[in-house]
Amino acid sequence: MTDVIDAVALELKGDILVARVDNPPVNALSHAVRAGLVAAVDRLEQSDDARAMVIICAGRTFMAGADIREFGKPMKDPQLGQVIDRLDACDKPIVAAMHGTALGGGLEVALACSYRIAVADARFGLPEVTLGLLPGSGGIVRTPRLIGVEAALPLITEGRPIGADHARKIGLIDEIAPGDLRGDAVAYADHIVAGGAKLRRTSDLPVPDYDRAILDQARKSLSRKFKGQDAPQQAVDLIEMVSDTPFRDAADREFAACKALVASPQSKALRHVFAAERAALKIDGVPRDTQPRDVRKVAVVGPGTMGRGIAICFLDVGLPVVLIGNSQETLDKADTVIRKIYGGQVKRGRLTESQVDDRLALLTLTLDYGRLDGVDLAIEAVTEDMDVKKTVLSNLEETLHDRAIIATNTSFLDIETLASSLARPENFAGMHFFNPANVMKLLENVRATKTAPDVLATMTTFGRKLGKTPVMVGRSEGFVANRMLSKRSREAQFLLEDGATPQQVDRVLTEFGFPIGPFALADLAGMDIMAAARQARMHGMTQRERECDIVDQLAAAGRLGRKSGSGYYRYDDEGKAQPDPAVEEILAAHRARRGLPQRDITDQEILERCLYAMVNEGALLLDEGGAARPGDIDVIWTSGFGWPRHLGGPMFWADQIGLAKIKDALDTYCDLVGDQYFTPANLIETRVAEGRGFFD
Ligand code: 3H9
Repeated sequence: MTDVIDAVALELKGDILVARVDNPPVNALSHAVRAGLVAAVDRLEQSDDARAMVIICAGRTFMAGADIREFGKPMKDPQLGQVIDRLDACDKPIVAAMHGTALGGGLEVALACSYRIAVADARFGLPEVTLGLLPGSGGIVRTPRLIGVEAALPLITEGRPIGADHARKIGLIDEIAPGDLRGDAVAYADHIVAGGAKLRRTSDLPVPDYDRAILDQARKSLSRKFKGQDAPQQAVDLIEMVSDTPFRDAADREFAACKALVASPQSKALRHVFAAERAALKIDGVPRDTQPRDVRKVAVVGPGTMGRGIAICFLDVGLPVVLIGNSQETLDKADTVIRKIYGGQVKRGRLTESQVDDRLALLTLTLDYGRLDGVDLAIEAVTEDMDVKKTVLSNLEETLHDRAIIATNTSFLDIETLASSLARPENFAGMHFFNPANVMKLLENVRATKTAPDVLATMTTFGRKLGKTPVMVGRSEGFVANRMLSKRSREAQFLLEDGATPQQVDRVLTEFGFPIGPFALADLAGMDIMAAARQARMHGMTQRERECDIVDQLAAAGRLGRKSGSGYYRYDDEGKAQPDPAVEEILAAHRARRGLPQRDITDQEILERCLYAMVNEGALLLDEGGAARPGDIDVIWTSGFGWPRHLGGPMFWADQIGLAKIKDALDTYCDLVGDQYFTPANLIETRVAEGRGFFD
């Protein structure tokens, strides 16, 4: 008979009590699960019939951690630490039976059990640091005891999960279930009971000796990987503390550190990004049960840089790809470049030759639209020219089946004008990949007014299948990422005119947390590319922007960036960027020609002008419907353009600063730089008047 206590069902199988946690979708350790687990231990201890217990989960996964939605609210007893203490102290053996992902608090529950068994494709991890937290319910005190400090370090400090084989090898789990998990776990518990019901408490184990130098090595590498983040460094400190501190004291200190982090701005920001990434998958006007269309074969038109990268994305997930070009020469080049990219992956050990062969076998290069038989999704990635794109789109529509999705990879052409050229606009949308398309995580899907809901659903699920972070955006010039970036770039250029140096601007933005500053990035992209992009945008520029032609001057002087050895910087023999007096001279001459006085620019002004201009543009996009939610903008910037996750994205960050303060600064820069650049968006004006932020 099954007895259900809170979210845990109890059933006696012979003399083994099976406690089955059922808290969809991921069996997070919400209050009902915690209470149910404590009741299960009570029952086990009180029952004469039950000699051991198996903890198993319903649905798609073992417990995936503490319930993130409860953080920041008063925690109801029993708290997770209390549950774990009860499991640890139990006088009968408990077996954790795991499938899916045993993460965070879920893995901590398993570590407090006496034995651990899992299916072969289960994964295990302590991802708390990715939320700005620590495994605060025994993860830090138990993991090193069980598997040693060297193996525990990356698990705790980097948060990446590991597979079952590896977990078994390092001793994190005891057994891999050969068949049905529940049956195997009960049999395993029977076997333990038959062998004398030995109790094994991880808390009783000593921390094995290790070379303390690995802690400093970890600190160094974490400061690069998790630049500016507190939790990973604290995790190393706590691991060191655990080695020298009795178990109970160490567990208390671990919990106190985690509790303090729950309230920290970094953790709030990281939890915000976690939630925003999931919210971004829910599309306004598309019911959650909308069935996406099948995509079994794809086509890409345009074998240039973008088209090649997009084709690789599809090949990487095993989809047949037809890549259409308009000359044999461009197709041959695409073939060579794709092979070269894959060759590089083989060299780096990411792929084997035979995996590459499998992928290339899926690729058809052709000049002929007649080869599109069976294609369910086609993306055009041809020149940014309205007429050229319209011709390609109508060729596709004439050739493809009636329900095939047609997408454009345009960066700035009007999505509605493109849609209006089609007979079946419901099948049409934008899929805006970023260069290099096979590397960049961000995918801006663009909805047009007539795009069918199931097409929108397909683009989202398909984006996830490609391993991307898809965000649905609306009609707007330049969409979200590039449009906001262009405001930061504009201010960076204007700041040079006003007296800042490239190295000062880059330093301020990298100290803020961006991986690279705008000028070092421009040198990487190439000044010729930057100058061409500037020419393409010229029609929409203000007079000052047109006259601020520093990029053109550098390109004309042959300063093409890294590839020519100089750009905004000079590159030394080791490829290190050095400030260049020649650039100072070019800037001084430019200012003199334009009659612009040079003044000292503070770091604060650089940060505010670059970043508040972006925040304001984000608010304008929300006003116009170019973005649906402020959280979507944060996902775009944290997944695509290097905004530090622990600062939550531009809109979350703006709320932390306070919109009133930002509005005041925007007003100041209206006077200093110009109304046309800094007039606050309506949304900022209204939110400030109401005393609210973007997220209130
Ligand atoms: C912790 O454990 C702290 C303790 O050590 C110490 C405490 C003192 N809570 O990602 P998905 C929701 S910290 C609540 O789309 P997938 C998620 O929001 C925690 N909700 O699915 C979404 O909701 P909705 C450490 C959660 O299959 C739905 O579940 N654990 C939680 O792609 C589906 O999520 C972690 O950091 C949660 N913990 O991936 C693990 N997790 O449907 C975080 C998910 O309303 N979770 N939800 O949008 C994950 O990494 C992934 O969700 C997982 C599934 C891999 C489990």
